[in-house]
Amino acid sequence: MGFLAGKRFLIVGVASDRSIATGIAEAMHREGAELAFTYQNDKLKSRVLKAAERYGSNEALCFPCDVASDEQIQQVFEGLGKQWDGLDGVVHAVGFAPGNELDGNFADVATREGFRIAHEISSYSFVALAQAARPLMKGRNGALLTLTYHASRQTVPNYNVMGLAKASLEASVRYLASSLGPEGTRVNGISAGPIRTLAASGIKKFRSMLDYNAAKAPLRRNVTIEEVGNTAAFLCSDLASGISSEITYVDGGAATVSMPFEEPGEES
Ligand code: NAD
Ligand code: 0WE
Repeated sequence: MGFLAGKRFLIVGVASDRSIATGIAEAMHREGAELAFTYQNDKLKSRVLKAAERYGSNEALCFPCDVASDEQIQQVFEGLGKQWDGLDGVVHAVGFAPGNELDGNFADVATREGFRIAHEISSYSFVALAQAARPLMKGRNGALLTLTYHASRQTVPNYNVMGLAKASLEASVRYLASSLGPEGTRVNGISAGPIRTLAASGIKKFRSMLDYNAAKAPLRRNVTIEEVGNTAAFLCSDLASGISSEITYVDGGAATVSMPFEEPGEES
């Protein structure tokens, strides 16, 4: 029997088969969890329905949810409450800033509107989902999980306002953990190394970032959505019952290295 048998999770952030959220759904399903999903808009609906079907979930467990909308967030949990009598956790794998914020020198390209959008979609949405999930999670020793990136703590060219939003998101992990811990809910984050997903497509020089990161990492390679998925399944399970308010790095160790031991392209 899988280590998530009998547990029910909502997965927010599936956009393609390469999404980190898809790797997480795969691992959670393998470990016996029942899953529900949201999709950002109608354009993504059919892809999410297809993924849901693969993981044994029908259309009744798939909900539209643009996280900018309080109404849609509320409707997700209203709908979920009709299908399930409780919820063991929510996976938040959502991040967005307007494209023009992610190309160029931070002080040249940052705008008030870009800052607002990045923080609302990438950070506040985790708090909003936690609040909306709270009634269904009461008394179940549930888990909330989000996805972050090390550019919250050390600068990365062009990541810009997303770095600020990830710093805010990581602080929200700690405040939500303190707030919800007394009712048994654990709150954690995974800081993933760079992975080629839709959110990474269109980012200039992403290939060289992947190469640099692989060369820098103690494991001398990049990580996969399967590896992030396995860590996520663990953190949302009772195996992690003592872990809350933590950011777990799944990056092959890259964030701990100051000076690369190898240049990209060099063999070890
Ligand atoms: P992805 O493009 O597959 O997923 C991003 C998701 O965010 C999509 O499902 C998209 O629909 C959703 N989203 C964006 N705006 C939304 C909105 N307004 N309402 C609802 N959903 C919205 O990319 P991914 O890389 O799997 O990203 C998932 C998470 O992982 C993000 O938080 C990202 O910052 C984080 N992350 C990614 C990497 C990487 O290199 N790919 C590394 C570390 C952390
Ligand atoms: O969190 C992310 C991606 C975040 C992201 C990506 C986009 C592209 C399309 C947020 N908003 C948008 N908006 C768009 O219009 N990552 C960790 C992947 C990523 O993105 C980068 C990176 C890395 C790594 C952007 C610049 C530099 C490095």
